Amino acid sequence: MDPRLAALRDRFDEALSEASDLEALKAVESGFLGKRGALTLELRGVSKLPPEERPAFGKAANVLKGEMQEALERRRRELERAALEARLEGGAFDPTEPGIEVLSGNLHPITQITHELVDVFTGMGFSWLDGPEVELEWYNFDALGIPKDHPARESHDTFWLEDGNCLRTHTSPVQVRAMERFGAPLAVVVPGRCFRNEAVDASHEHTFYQMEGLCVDRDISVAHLIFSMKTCLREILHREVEVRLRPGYFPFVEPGFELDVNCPFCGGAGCKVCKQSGWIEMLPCGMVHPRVLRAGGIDPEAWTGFAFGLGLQRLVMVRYGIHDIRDFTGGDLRFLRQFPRN
Ligand code: FA5
Repeated sequence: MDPRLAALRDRFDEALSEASDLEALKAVESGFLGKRGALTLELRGVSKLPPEERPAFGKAANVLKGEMQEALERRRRELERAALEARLEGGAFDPTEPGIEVLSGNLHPITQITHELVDVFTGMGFSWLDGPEVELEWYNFDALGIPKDHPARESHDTFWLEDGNCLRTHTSPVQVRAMERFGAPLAVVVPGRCFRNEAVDASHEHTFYQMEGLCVDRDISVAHLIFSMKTCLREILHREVEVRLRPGYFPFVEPGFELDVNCPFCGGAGCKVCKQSGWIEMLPCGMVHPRVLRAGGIDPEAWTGFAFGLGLQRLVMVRYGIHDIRDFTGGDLRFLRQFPRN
């Protein structure tokens, strides 16, 4: 090795062995490898050497640089470990001290049930779809067979916007949007916020959550609807369920149903919650009306489908025996902390 480099290495080794803390180590590093460090200057001077000496000197200097970097790194780790051990021995760490309290929240029960429902339905081959909360009158009403003068509009107290659009009153408008976008066959669930300008009471909110379900395929029948609903409710309510269908009227399904589930509180024997009937009204549903399929560009002669509109607050209320829908948005932490799962 070039005598100048050998001398430099000796000086480096000595300085390194004397560096007893991280600060001293930093000084050694910059003294040899920094901008104006001893080895840096040697490397810069290579161009001034006679041409025949340059390659060997440059190579040796670079090898030395690598060795120095490695040695510095090794020493840094030693010093860090020693510093940590000294701190531990000095009693700075007391393992008997209580830990720092971790601040953790939990997902809102509506978000939790949404995730659970989407899990159940994606397991059955449905896709999760979103739709706009500000909706065109066409999708919210007309395409679903609810023109302006139709009495069904009256049950949807609508927030109209100045531009003629509205805040969607249900998630059903996404039915036609989904048909237009994907065509048949399709199976989607659409959880989301809905708005109705109605008086708030223990079971009605102006802002609430629904999950639309839509399945269009060849030869879809009421049996597919019942199977999907039973699977969904069994998974969500964590028990075997009985369901029954009563006739229900919605212009966008034919036939339309109100689906009831046997009361989770008395199992069907009759109690205060189910008003002694043994059944709890769960969700409206039905077979997609041919004119809705047509509005979505799907041939009703070739395809059939079922749809449902599940009120999410209602489902959580039935699951946990909650009596007042206003608790969901009341911001009372005592209520929210009862749903610790995420
Ligand atoms: C509808 O909104 C239909 N779009 C449902 C549907 C979809 C029928 C597909 C057939 C086929 P309805 O207005 O009944 O239907 O509302 C459905 C559910 O949303 C209700 O059962 C209820 O759980 C919930 N819901 C409706 N209005 C409110 C409200 N103001 N506050 C809280 N939940 C509500």
